Amino acid sequence: SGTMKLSDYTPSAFSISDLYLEFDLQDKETRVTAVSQIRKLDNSCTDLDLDGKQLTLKAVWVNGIETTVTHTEQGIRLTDVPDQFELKIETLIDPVNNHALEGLYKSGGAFCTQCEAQGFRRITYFLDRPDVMAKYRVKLIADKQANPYLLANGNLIDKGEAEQGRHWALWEDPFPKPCYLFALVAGDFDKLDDTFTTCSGKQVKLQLFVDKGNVSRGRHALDSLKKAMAWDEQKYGLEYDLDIYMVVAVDFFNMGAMENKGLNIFNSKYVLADAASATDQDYFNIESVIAHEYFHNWTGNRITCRDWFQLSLKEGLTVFRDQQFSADMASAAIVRINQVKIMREHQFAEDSGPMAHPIRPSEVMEMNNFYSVTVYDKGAEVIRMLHTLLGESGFRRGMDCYIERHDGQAVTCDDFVQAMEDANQKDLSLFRRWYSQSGTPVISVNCQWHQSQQQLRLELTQNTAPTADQSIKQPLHIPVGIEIVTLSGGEPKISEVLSLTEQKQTYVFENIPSPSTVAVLTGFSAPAKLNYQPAEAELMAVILHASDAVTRWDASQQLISEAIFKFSQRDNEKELPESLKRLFQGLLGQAHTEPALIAEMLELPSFETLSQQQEKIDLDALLKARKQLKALLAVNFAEHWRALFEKLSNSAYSYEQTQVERRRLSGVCLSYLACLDSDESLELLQQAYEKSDNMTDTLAVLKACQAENLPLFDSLMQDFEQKWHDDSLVMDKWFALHAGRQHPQSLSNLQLLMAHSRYSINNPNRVRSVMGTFAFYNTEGFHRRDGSGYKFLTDYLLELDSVNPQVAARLITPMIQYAKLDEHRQHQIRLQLLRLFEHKTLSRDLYEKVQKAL
Ligand code: HT7
Ligand code: ZN
Repeated sequence: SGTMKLSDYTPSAFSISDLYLEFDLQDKETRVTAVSQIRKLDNSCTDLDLDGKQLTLKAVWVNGIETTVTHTEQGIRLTDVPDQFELKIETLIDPVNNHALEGLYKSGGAFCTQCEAQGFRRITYFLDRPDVMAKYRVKLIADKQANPYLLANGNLIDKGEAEQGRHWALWEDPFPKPCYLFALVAGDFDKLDDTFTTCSGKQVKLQLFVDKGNVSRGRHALDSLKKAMAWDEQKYGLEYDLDIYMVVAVDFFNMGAMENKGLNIFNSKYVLADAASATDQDYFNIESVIAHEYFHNWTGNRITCRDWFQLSLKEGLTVFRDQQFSADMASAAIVRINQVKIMREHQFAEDSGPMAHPIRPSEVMEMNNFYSVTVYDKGAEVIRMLHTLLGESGFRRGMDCYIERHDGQAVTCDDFVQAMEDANQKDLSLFRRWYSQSGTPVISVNCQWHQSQQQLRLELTQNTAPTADQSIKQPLHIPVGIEIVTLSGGEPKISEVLSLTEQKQTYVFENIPSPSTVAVLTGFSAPAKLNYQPAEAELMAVILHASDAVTRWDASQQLISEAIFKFSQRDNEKELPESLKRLFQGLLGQAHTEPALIAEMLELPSFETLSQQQEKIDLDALLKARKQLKALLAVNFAEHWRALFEKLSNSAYSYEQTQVERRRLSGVCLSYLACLDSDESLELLQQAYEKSDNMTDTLAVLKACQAENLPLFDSLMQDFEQKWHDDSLVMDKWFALHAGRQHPQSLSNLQLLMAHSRYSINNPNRVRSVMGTFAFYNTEGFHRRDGSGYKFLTDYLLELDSVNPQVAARLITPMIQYAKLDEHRQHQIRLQLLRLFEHKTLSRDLYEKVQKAL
């Protein structure tokens, strides 16, 4: 079935020291000439196999002599090659008809590339693997009027005019790199210029390329880039290494952005922002993705991966670094809370589904399927645990050792851990298991305070359930953060990190004179679940008195979760539990002190988070219970929501922390106010919409109306569409709002959206905003009992798969994670998965997932 195994890794039998590439860019027929300097490393090897996909081969020369080759399943084979030679290959490719958006394609009017993970083989025949690193020289030739800018990696070393209105540019990248970091862009853009002076005094030219007319929306991205550059110098001593750093924004892109050396290519969604069109969350995401790609220059580019099983080497580490950066730029607690939510909603679901894999997978069919929340986000959690175990300065020593030892190399996750170990003389042999074991450990807690001995005894047990990919699990090295809190809120307060290394361990804390409880896994110190039911009074003590904000948030979410679960077991609950009355009373009272934190605490846990806390879910009961509780909280505190909302209005918009926090809380107030079925609250929503001078507040109104299915939603959405119909990024928000609406007519709504003049199956952002929102977040519509939601997605996937398999394979996620659902729904899903399975031309991307899910 074409599965690759980590254990089968062998070094390349050939190296390529230099590569000269020439592109004669034409819409449907681009001519690519590649000249490689090749040397044989393994003398027993006579043949050279090169990877290639969807290429038209014109000719091959070995040392200047034209040669015949054989075609293989993977590409081409050259037989009996010399020990050292120059290989010249000429191929033709068709960028305009490349809708998979891998290799060379056109986005709008511009040529651009995406080569990670294995897109370079769609450009020319090559050793498309990250441990083959070469120096690149790239010549681009294109029509001058349509493509005034010709960009590639490294430095521009020459340029000139050519015949028939064409021109050319020659670029050279002095740093050897794997081919997945190659990029070119040719097109017409508006450009923003800036400079950054590095710590050693070097002037770096910064250039941001955006679609015509978007200059004013590029400022935030450029400012973010400068912050990231300064931060990496200050935090890790890492300085930029080329004279120029370019970022290009394109509308057609499969993921967020790509860290190509010196020439990042971005989904325009992670570049463009202004107050009117972008939300606070968009501003935040831009800062974080810009930083992420910049940080890759060291963790990914200068030091890269030996093979794709090591993807977390660069992604886990770089996500951890961008999280640290975001925490330093904004509120550390809020950044952490949002990361914990991603883990609980998405990564835990992946770990308990058919695609479960360790952060360093050992088997892969389609590499694109492993750009996963596990490799990225759990990978970052594993780095965070190292940081916790080694401390800030120990971690820095380890990073310094890693960079000094491996600069310029393609290495493994184990090399990284070894550097951490050597720099700190710490034994991390047990810790390494996090790289090879999948699944989410569950930590069971037994905690007792003994008055007579003034002791608190804590017993921790760890257990990881078998996963789809691995039946046998072993104990892990888990840093378990704890905080001891007295029920009265008085001293002592004890915070520490316990090292849980065995299946079961007991800890005794002496000199605890008054009744106390303990918060466990504080700050989400490990990617684990807890099996721990403290009494209500204990949770309340933690919410009120714990010193750590994330711990307080977590306890409040647990209290609310338990109320929702209780509701879901009874019919028509009409009374708000006393504990929640007290909780909300208290939270609303302190809302002004920490608005963003309180907003997080006032929000109900998402349906996805709730699901992950249960073995099996009664979907209908859980949805209903969550709604009922929300309505009761809205009514019980109606006056509070109104009063608080009034107090939170801001002056003219700026993306600035105090304003952001106030808008966040004001959005939560609106979401409760929309639950009140009163003229007064409708009036308030309408006014809030009209008064808004920014996209954050506008979207808060629309979301609140959407969630409660208010008729007002339709009229506001019409107004919104009129205002924004020409703005592609804003229209994505409009499409998503419609697609997420839980409504009896969900499916006919979707059909209308896809018939809309602005809809296109070729644009991944648009597809995600409609089908992604539907499948991931329109729980009622997608999980309709009659299975029509599953059928709808499946019909669409069959169409999308032949256009863009990568995006199709991402969208299927909610349909393969079905084990917690009732038998009836599971059956409906399996019927649809079978339809996919039996489809003759299914992509490898979808095939791998469907086959595992069945
Ligand atoms: N390293 C980049 C991954 C990426 C990607 C992977 C597969 C297909 C398309 C892609 N676009 C970007 C992004 C990153 O993690 O920084
Ligand atoms: Zn990355």
